[in-house]
Amino acid sequence: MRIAITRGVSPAIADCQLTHLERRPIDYERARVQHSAYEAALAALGCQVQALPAEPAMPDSVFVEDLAIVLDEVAILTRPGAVSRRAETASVATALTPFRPLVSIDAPATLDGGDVLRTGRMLSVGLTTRTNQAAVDQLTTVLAPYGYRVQGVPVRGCLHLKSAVTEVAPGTLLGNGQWIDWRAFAGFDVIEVDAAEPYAANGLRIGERVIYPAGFPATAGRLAQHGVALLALDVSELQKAEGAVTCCSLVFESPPRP
Ligand code: CIR
Repeated sequence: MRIAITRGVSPAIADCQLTHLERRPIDYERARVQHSAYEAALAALGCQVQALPAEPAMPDSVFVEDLAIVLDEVAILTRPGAVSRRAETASVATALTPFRPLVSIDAPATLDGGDVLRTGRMLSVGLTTRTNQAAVDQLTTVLAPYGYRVQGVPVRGCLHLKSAVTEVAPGTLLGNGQWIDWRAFAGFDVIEVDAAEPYAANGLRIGERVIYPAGFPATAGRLAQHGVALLALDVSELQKAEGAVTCCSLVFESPPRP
């Protein structure tokens, strides 16, 4: 069974953290409708959605991806780079407890899940305003016994590594080469986002389909040419909070893959 943990949009989302975007009004009701459609898409793609209740005092808490890295063997609880987001971890830990042994990232490390791209047994970890080298070092130590390798990847110009690159098919990455150096991903097939759509690199692959934001027609066309099947969603209100599609869920198998 495939589980997707989500959390309702906080009524305080207008007070979200912003790093690279100007603050614009966020329509809370519209954000909720878009988020419900996102949960429905996860369910349509075979996920059992476990929705945590919204947290009125935690503006960014809809972005559950940042709180944990769920691998087959273990789940890592992060220590978010934004101090305002640290209280989000506790309820995600409770939600994950039935599924995986939990390990925590500790100070001085800071880590946002949006900075972690897993490709097979490799974890690429964005070095950003949210995630530091100490997190790379701790992940390396914790995950070596399970056979994972960890590499730090410098990121410039965007919030998280997965704002800049995601895997849209086995061995195929979609990314923005202005924000990362492709040499960190030697051996992958690369689809570059259209230059007019810098934010178009974040897609959420669930089985054979990729949940993908509407509004990036040129890059969507490139993906179609490569045979990537998209499920397009309007997530415009969540994008104003500097979120996209990977960040609103934690998706994993239960029981874990053997
Ligand atoms: C933040 O700045 O933390 C939120 N406003 C956006 C987090 C988006 N998370 C993600 O892409 N993984």
